[in-house]
Amino acid sequence: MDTTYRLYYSPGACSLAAHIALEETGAHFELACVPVAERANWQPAYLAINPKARVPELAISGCSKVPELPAIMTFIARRHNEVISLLPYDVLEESRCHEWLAWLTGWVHGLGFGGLWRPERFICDEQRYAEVRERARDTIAVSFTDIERKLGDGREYAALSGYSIVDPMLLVLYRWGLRIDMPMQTGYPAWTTLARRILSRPAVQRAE
Ligand SMILES: N[C@@H](CCC(=O)N[C@@H](CS)C(=O)NCC(=O)O)C(=O)O
Repeated sequence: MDTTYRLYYSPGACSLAAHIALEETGAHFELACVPVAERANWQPAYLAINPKARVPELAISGCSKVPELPAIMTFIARRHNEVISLLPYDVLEESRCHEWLAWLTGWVHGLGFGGLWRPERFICDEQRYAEVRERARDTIAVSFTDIERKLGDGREYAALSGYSIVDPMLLVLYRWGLRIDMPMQTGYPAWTTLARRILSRPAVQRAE
């Protein structure tokens, strides 16, 4: 399959999950850097591509564009299913993957890290940003405990069916945990094991 993609990404962002998924498939793709730290996502040229000013965005040559990480991951998995199974065929197992990814991207990323790093999305009064950040840290801590509990039953990857579209996002969040000084290795041993297992994959190393 010679479909060409362009992945709009930002260093250190959740777009890494989509980059990993593309690497796993062996598909031909190119990267377009949109550094969020420099607010490149708010430039008119990028707003014409993604009016929500977010990365990732996946452009498919001669076809269409797919925004929103869960949609991108699902697209890549389904489109390249003959190369690697990133989304189980069984409908219940597939639902479990969507359940994971919806929660990780919507709740943990959107509400938790969104509140911590972008308090202005939640409240206008700058005086109360610290309060929003504190609440967001609580959300992150509770979510991280839930992730550790889910992973602590000896499973090899997030989904019982094996490596899937969920694991790259768990790696992103693990790194964000390190970035905000969460005690990842001591407090989240099962997640640490999973992160190392993901990192040992050649496709993941290529996406670094
Ligand atoms: N719901 C979107 C969220 C994507 C998102 O928020 N990405 C961050 C980077 S991790 C971003 O583009 N932030 C831009 C900003 O905060 O200005 C998705 O799942 O793709």
